[in-house]
Amino acid sequence: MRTVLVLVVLGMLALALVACGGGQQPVVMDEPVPAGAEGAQIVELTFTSTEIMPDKVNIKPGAKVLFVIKNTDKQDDHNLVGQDVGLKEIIVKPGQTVRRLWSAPSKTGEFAIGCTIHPEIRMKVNFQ
Ligand SMILES: [Cu+2]
Repeated sequence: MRTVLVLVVLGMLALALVACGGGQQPVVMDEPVPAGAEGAQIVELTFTSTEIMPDKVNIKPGAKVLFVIKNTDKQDDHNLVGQDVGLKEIIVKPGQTVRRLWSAPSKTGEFAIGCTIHPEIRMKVNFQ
């Protein structure tokens, strides 16, 4: 009886390991510039443990944007999300630099974007 229980538990552990490891992409710590970045407006941002710098950027409406986002925080992941401007989550691991393309919306005005893991870390994008 005890042996059967041990086997069942081992089997479940093996399944859990396969499930967790299966879909994971390896983290590239210094991402290369993605294809199609020619002519993009480059927006460089840095996460620390307490803020994102700079706290405001100007972006041309409808621009092709290349985000270069560095996370200098040694402990936490940070992400950049902008629901109001159609910016889907970009996760940046501790010590990582990501390079991602984004198509800015064709509207003007100032909008807040930021980290949803640390809601106090916010910045503004000004489309003008
Ligand atoms: Cu964060």
